[in-house]
Amino acid sequence: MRALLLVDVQNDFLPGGSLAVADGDQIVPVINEVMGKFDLVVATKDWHPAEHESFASQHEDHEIGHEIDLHGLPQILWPDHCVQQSEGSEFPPELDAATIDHVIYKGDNPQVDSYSGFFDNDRRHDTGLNAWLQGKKVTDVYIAGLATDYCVKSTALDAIALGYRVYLIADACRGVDLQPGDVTAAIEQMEASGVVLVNSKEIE
Ligand code: VGL
Ligand code: ZN
Repeated sequence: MRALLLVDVQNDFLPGGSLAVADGDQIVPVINEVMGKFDLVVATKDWHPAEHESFASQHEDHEIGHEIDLHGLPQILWPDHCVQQSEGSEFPPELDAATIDHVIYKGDNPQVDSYSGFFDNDRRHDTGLNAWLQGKKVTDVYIAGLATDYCVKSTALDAIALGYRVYLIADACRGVDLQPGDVTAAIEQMEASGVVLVNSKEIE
């Protein structure tokens, strides 16, 4: 079985959102176009409590983009984003969300971030995504979404480690590029790990 895995296609990551990814909105029509070609569509949602410790607002010297040690893990501080139940956490209205079969929520533990759709960054909490895919006999995972250099990358690398054939739909992803070159490096790391880059137009 072949699944489309949408990573964090949420208002806060689109232009106008609190953690806007440049041109993030441009992936939505591309996703709408390919959704119908998959046996299953599963989406992750970044789903933070308002006091999530990845938010710069929760720290004294709250500088967005700085890296701190958060309970033993490196953590980049972000603007408040994807707060549970907020409009920013919702799928953009342009996304054909009715086609989504299942939604996985991640990042709800205030003390640890969760870039990957499979596990929290400390690897202790499993989101249930792997079990869901296994239950549906999924072997091939096509990934699209935001952001290429954070949640898309972590999700893709975990999917490889878990034994899936993993494809990155390159024109259906956009990245943050906090440091210029981050997106390119992320794509190279994914390819070196066995992720196959495809263009949405090639998907049959
Ligand atoms: C993401 C930063 C913080 C992402 C989520 O979806 O890539 N990035 N939270
Ligand atoms: Zn987040």
